Amino acid sequence: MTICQDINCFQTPYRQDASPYGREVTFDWKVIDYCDQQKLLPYQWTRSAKCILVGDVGVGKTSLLKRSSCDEFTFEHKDTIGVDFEIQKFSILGNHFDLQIWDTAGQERFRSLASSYFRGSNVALIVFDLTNVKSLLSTLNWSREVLKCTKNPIIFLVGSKSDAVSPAAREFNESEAMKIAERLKAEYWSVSARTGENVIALFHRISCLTFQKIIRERIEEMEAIKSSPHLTVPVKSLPLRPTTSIITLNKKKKVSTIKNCLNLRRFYKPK
Ligand SMILES: Nc1nc2c(ncn2[C@@H]2O[C@H](COP(=O)(O)OP(=O)(O)OP(=O)(O)O)[C@@H](O)[C@H]2O)c(=O)[nH]1
Ligand SMILES: [Mg+2]
Repeated sequence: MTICQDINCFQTPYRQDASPYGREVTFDWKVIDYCDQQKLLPYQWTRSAKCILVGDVGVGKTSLLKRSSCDEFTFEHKDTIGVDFEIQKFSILGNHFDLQIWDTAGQERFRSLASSYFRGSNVALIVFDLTNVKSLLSTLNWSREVLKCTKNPIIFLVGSKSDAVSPAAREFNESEAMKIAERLKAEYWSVSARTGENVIALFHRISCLTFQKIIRERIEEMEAIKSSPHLTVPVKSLPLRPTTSIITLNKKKKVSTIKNCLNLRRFYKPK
């Protein structure tokens, strides 16, 4: 059973000087107000966001996901075949939020298959291994691949296996990584799936930033509609409702929603 995690305080970045979103440390009062109103409704929408995990083979993408979702870790390396899928459930300011996480394979032979899952991502976690400088340099290519398929994603550069480097090496590698993070316009984090260091905080940070962005966009749309009553709601802005397949708009327009993929884990083929 998936556990729902409560978030009521905005998760701060790993380092404020290593983030283009460094100023995002609290929920806006407008977002808090909106969420309070939503809580009173008889039915609550579930907001959702798509997050992809990319990076070289063996950098620890799957381990990071397993640590965050079931608090498990193993030294065994089982290559991810193609892509794996998981949903993490949150209640943010009392509102439902699903983070759909796509764990892609780092192996060369799965590259084109994995990149077909990048489309429409809200968040990209570009992972490298703090003990392997080559994997840090590869993050530039990974970022290029991601940006070919997504528009304005929130990008995180994540250094994994922080437990496996000496403090001096960690300091040096982190400073190099932060320079690359700046080039990628990404927020930098160091984590360890083995010890659990910073893992939960990272996923909370991802959820807070994404949730706030989605709600802000919703508020802006509502304000635009209020100020010009003849405007219709753009279809893409409608939140996903888990069980419905048809939404009726103004009793005339019928819009098919994307089939919810809660049950699909592996090899989910986007249409
Ligand atoms: N010491 C240490 N080892 C780790 C950590 N995270 C992962 N590993 C090890 O690194 C190896 C690869 O981990 P995976 O999570 O399978 O790597 P991956 O990026 O998913 O690999 P692909 O799916 O093949 O692309 C495994 O042997 C893990 O035990 C960590 O935080 N610390
Ligand atoms: Mg993997």
